Amino acid sequence: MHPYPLLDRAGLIARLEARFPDPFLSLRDLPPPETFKDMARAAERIVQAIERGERIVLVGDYDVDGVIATAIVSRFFEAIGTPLETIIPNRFVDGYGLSPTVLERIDEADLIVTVDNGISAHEAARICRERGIDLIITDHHIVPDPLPDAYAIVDQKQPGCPFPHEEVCGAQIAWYLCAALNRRLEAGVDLKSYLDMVAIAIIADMMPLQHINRVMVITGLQQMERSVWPFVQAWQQERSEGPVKADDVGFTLAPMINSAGRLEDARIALAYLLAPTLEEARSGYAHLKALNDERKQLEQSVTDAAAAQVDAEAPVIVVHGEAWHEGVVGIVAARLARRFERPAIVLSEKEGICKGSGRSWRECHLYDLLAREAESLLAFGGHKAAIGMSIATDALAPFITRLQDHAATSCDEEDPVDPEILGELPFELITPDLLRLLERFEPYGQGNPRPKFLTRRVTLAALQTMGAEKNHLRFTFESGGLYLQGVQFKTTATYPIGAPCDITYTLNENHFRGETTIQLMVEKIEAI
Ligand SMILES: [Mn+2]
Repeated sequence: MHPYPLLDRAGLIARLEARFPDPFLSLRDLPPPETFKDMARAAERIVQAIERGERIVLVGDYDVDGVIATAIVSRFFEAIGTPLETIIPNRFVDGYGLSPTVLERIDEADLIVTVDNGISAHEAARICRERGIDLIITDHHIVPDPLPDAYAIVDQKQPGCPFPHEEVCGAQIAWYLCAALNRRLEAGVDLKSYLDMVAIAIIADMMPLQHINRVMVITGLQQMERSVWPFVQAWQQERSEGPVKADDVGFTLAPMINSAGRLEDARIALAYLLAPTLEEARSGYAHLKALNDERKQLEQSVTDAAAAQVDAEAPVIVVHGEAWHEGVVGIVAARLARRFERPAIVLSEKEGICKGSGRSWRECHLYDLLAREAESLLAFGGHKAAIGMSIATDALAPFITRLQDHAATSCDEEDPVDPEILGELPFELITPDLLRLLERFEPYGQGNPRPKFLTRRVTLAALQTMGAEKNHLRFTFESGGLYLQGVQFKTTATYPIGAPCDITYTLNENHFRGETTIQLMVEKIEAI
């Protein structure tokens, strides 16, 4: 294994501090709303519409960011007592974003406002113009050239926008829009209490937990402990003990909110977010939980079928199956990439066309890799870490062959450095004090990964299986006479007791029945 630095306390702090070139921000450092290009123009037009009683329609998106953005603006309009019609496109019926299909559903409107989508809605913008509807686009995605012809466009990525942070999500821009309206209307709405919603979207949309994102997430997570929203209260009742961490949102709440749009309709998630009472929020929660369980089952069956096809020698995994559920192929690709430690593309085949998603691994640039084969694809888009594509089934086999050739030369990494491993950690440093130290650099997630550690030559002293399906493992490790507990979830691996091994892991506090213990969340055990 690649050599990693041996850590002491000071070295560990230095390595964590190096992740943050700029000082930590506070809420007071948030740039004002008007820092966004066109924000003033957008807000003025919306205020005019509110004052004149015009008909305003909000168009959101079906992923977590888009549904949360819709909920934020809905809550604000509710607070100022102004009616607002909301539309979230259905993935299966409408496809993504503001489209001519979605516009057909809007009988009458004076003003349409998008959140978390719209920056590529040229055709819809043209139709709005024709129908005499003013269109305000708020989005955070990469802007096309030319831009759609809209009344106002707020997108931090557009040329000439002075907003200093490029990586913000749609819900943050929606929140900023509300802040601009709040000021103009002198409405006095407490927008800080909306930050728990914003935090969910920042985490779910994989925004780096740096600059304003960091302080908005910290504040939002704290806000969740005394949230004014019934949906958060309902979730809190179901959650285990301890403060809310970014991971809790990322691994439990966000997938639930997402499952509605993936399997049925995101309006189910919106209804949960906007539930007026705790009782309704609890029933919305139960509905989403059932959908998410169904999603997990689908995901598991597609993962099993996909994993059975994997060629362990190939530098890129490309698998396809008939009518695999489109709502889960992206998650399955991510799981395969992690399991086999290489990029993975998972395609669902229907009527002669394979359509699906890919997730990259480490430094391999998946988008560039596919771009070299762009002419054999029907559609393709994305970025370094994730792509979406479709291809005629007839063209698939030669495409895979060529892709493997490209990958073999450009993605091959012997003994790769894992950038998330901070270094080698001796067991004697794993104390409550170390856990407190790690807390100072929370929240961990995108752009600030939970620190991973490596300890060499530990002995696996004991091992037992847990869970109804016996697919979780509990370990006791020994090193230098010190014993520590570890766990590994969802695994079929077997390990020899008593053998020396190198382990990589993150650290976690386990809260159970009022007791707190340190446990190693084991990622890898390598026999020496
Ligand atoms: Mn988004």
